[in-house]
Amino acid sequence: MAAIVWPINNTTIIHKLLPSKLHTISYPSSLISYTLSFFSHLLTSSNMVSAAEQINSPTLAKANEDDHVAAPPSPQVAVAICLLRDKRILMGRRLVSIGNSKYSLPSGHLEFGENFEECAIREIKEETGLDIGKIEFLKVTNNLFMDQPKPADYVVVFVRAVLTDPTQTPLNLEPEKCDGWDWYEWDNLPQPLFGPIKKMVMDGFNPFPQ
Ligand code: IPR
Repeated sequence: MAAIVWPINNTTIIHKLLPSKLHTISYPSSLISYTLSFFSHLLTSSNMVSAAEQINSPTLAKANEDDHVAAPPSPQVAVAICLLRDKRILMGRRLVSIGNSKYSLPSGHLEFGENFEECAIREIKEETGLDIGKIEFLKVTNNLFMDQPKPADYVVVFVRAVLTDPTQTPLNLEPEKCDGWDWYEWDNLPQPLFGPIKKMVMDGFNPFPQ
């Protein structure tokens, strides 16, 4: 028996050329392709081993394991603040797992519904007790931390700001996360620098108004 397969829209028309007459049947295309792929899968991937053998197969078990590898963590958003005073910028040495012992800007995770400015004001207040104003967007970078126990991907939004009252002094309000804050000149920054700010420096970026 010969057959002509004729896909039209979502329907596959099969004309079976029977010896006596032309026999026409319509099937949904999805059913046809599912059936074809089912049989092709049986023939190619299992090499015709029985279902019972497949269940005990270490290869199949490994393939199933690979199919269920945990999805990578989602990127997170952080705001980093270039707090400028005269010709200097505020930095502190990190004491947390990502960037431990490296010098970094005050920064923190963007919270749900927060805009970048609100996040900058909140994070600076939480970490240093300082009040800031004149917050301006500078740049956004994507930062991968692959050498961590858990790899992380941070989109960091850099802003600059100034003190609302220039006589304020920074307090170390999260001593478990930072070993203290100080002001540094841009062309004499403390070392080693934390990745995101290091990348900015190496790209020749300057947060001070030109
Ligand atoms: P928190 O929100 O804990 O203050 O964050 P952070 O200071 O560890 O900064 C997170 C962003 C970094 C990893 C780019």
